[in-house]
Amino acid sequence: MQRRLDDDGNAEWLPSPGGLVTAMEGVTNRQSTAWIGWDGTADVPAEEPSSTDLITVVPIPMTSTECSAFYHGLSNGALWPLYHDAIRRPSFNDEDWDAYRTINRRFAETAAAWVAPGGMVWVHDYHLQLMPAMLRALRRDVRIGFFLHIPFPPPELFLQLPWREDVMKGLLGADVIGFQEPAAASNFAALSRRLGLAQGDLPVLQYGDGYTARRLRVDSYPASIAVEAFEAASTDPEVLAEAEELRARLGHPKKIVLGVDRLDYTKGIEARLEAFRTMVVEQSLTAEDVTMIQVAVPSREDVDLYRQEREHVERIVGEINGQLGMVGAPLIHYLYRSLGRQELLAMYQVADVAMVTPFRDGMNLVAKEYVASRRDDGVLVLSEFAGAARELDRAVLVNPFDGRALVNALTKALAMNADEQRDRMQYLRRAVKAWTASDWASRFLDDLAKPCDVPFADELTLEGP
Ligand code: ADQ
Repeated sequence: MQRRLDDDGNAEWLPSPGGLVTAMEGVTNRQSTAWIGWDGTADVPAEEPSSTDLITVVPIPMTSTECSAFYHGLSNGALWPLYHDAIRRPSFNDEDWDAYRTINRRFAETAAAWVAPGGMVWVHDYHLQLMPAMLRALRRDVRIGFFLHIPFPPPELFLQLPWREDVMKGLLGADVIGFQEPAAASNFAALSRRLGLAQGDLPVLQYGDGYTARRLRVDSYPASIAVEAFEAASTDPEVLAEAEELRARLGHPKKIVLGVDRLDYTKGIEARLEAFRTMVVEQSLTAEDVTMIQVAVPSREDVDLYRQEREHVERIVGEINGQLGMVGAPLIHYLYRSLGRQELLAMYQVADVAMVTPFRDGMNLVAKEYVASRRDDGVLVLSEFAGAARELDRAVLVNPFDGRALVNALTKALAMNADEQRDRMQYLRRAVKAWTASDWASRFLDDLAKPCDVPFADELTLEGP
């Protein structure tokens, strides 16, 4: 959520812009909705809820000590790296865990106070994995859904977590648990069985025995984007004018390569820059031939690993421009800031190649946004380890851990002829249009609305349940 002051200087709270908010619009105008969230600031006095036309926004306060332990510590120092294949070593700390429990309880109590009798609560992401069971203990009448935006790791990794049973029991408090990919749902089911917590086969598990036994749905619901909004950009005169201006400012290079990411060590920015450097050297290219724009959105700047990542990325950018650029013509244009929507759309328009090469990513919406913004050309180079690779399987798929493969993929993308670009892009656009953000939200909420004791549609046979 973000805090804004109105004309009279009073604070009002609004959900931060993004795919989730767009996806939820179709839901929030169907029924009265409360959005319970934290805006990322600490030590701010508790604010009153505020209402917009669609929703009531309920801010959750946090002290700086809680923020540091709950958000930087447990959520981003332990769970984030662990769930991303432990590509950085997770750090486990009991005090952080205590804060994680405290904040999850705060969210659960607030939700319990706001949800209507028999209503639904949709809990989002790895910060709030204990909340489903906590909320269930307070409000047995409500339906609880949980969606994880990031990968769910295989059992061998998850079992490293000192509080593994607590987290699993927290999640199993939900009626529907959604993941980005089928593999994540399988990992979760395998863990539930291995820890003796639940039985059954996907998509329905049974949790508990006898009287307390309960059935829950565990399934995949790939996150998506508001496709129409990105499609419209390719014919929007203002976006096209901004794209033209951008191309001119870059000096009209023959090819433009784009990377857009939160600055995060999971996104593979350094490896991508190295591949770009190698490709330029091998082919003796100049900034007139090819230019790269790398946008890095500031993220989790209070966490050491993120500060280090920023230093590494900026050092490589400096080295490449220092070695290979010319005065007035750097090879890499690097921005460390958030972009306005129109600026981002203009970048998607000028990019001949978009490189989306995370080491691990739950989905990656940038890949879908690029495709939705294009018409008949442009090449997407996409990591095999991004959830989006399942749907976008005619991108140039690449293993980002293999430096040579990255160079080859970039070289192939830059050399791809117009026919192949068109064939691939048309296929990718069909894939993105087939599953939008509102499909994602509707399917999840439709499943959540189904009563517990009725078999799910895919369990029914001709003979009945
Ligand atoms: P993120 O890791 O944040 O999300 P991603 O899916 O790429 O990653 O979404 C980033 C969003 O931020 C995109 O909508 C993009 O347009 C926007 N963005 C990126 N750079 C920007 C910039 N410089 N300025 C403004 N906006 C920018 C987590 C998971 C992902 C999963 C999403 C959604 O890690 O795997 O896809 O949630 O479920």
